[in-house]
Amino acid sequence: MIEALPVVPDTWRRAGSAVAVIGLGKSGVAVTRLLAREGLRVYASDASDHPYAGAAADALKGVPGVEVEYGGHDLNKIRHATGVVVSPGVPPDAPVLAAARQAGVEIVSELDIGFRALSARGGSTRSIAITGTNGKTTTTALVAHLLSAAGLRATTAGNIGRPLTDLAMADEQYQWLSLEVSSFQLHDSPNFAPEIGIMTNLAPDHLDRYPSAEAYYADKRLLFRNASAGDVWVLNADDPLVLQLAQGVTGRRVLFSLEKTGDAWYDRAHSTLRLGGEKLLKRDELHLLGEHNIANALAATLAVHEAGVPPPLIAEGLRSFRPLPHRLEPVREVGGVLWINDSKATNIAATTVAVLAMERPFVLLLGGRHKGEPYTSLAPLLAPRCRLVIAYGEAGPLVEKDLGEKVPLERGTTFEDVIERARRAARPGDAVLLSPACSSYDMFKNYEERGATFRRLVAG
Ligand code: UMA
Repeated sequence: MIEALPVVPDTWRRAGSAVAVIGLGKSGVAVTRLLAREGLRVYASDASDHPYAGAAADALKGVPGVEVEYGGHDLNKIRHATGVVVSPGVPPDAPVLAAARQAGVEIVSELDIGFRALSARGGSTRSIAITGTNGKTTTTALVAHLLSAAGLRATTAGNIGRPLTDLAMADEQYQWLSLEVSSFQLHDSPNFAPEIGIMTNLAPDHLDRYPSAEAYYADKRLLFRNASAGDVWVLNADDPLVLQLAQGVTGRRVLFSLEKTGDAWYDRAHSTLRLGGEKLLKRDELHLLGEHNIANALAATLAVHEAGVPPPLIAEGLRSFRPLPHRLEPVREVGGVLWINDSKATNIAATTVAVLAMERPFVLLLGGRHKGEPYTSLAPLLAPRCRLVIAYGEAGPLVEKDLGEKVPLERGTTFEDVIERARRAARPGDAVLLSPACSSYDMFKNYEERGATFRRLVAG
């Protein structure tokens, strides 16, 4: 049960002053609406003059008490704000946040405001929060699917796509929320307190934003910041970093493993997923590619079991779940070539997982905006089955430098050119895998647009 909290601290309601919202993506727009509905004045701004910031500004025009600006932040207004609500995509060292900090203005995340708003409206909604480097989105969707399949009222929110403030504003009642929380969202969230938390795995990521992997892990650890005795932590027993991060945390821990027996585990000898001693289902009844997805299924199993779902209903839900778009999603098989959209893979760890899941020879489309990690660790994994790497985007030269002498590699130019090259290189029985290990921002608005473009070009 969420303890009742006011939506914003009373000090944020100072007459004549506004709350500043930084960023006009989905999070900024949703939290601006929520604060306005609370009767607060809001100054919402975005540094970018990109058309989508303009569209967001248009969407907020006319909302009472809201002033919108894009193409820059008015630092004077931000210094005089009663509080700042920050979108997850704004780095903590952004000058606009430095200005707020210097002026002593409190900064909180959109997630924190969403959590407070849910608590303020009362009711008995409980939360399962999912974090980790990879597998979060699939696990989040699986958790909600398993709960719903068992007849509970459940939905997803957070990093998976719907800002929590949007959900908090809607006239919808849920028993359980399955919340994907990124390290960015955990950063300024002092009140966030889920009843059940899952940590899928940890590997270096977002090194373009964090000074070190340790700094990134420190934000991940904030999942446990308000841990209390009744909480349950679902942890990956095969990942020493996860176990280390959760060491000494208050609450009960349950473990999943692909390698050994655990609270939920993969019985490799019998290709069976098990909950303790109980058989859940056979590997091939789970319609998800790759071993990492067995781990995701085990993590979701433990969380919903803790939420009261009995094992036969969990098994039934696992059987009926289908892959999400952009995550090892088989898009089309044409001329014996299977085209797989894994646009969500924006780091080396995610691409590693995808490569390990390939059961056929494959052409790999690798590139986009570089995020800081070298590509060299992929070379030994690619050598046995990868027919060709097509390196493209801003990261193209770096990918070529790291892999060019170790695996067959070509450079692509436009995304259309990349697809054309893949079409020429793939032979019947192969796969073409878009698993870029980079962010999409050099060519696309986001990874969804990249994946949708892949799908469209593959269909054409
Ligand atoms: N900006 C400023 N000032 C600055 C810096 C940035 O105004 O100094 C602006 C940018 O121009 C941008 C905005 O701030 O317009 C930031 O928006 P955002 O990136 O937070 O966009 P949202 O649409 O609110 O999306 C966010 C999450 N985005 C990120 O974390 C980068 C979405 O996760 C999430 O689905 C959504 O909230 C709803 O909760 C996306 C993501 O890529 C999928 N997440 C990362 C990941 O999964 O690896 C963490």
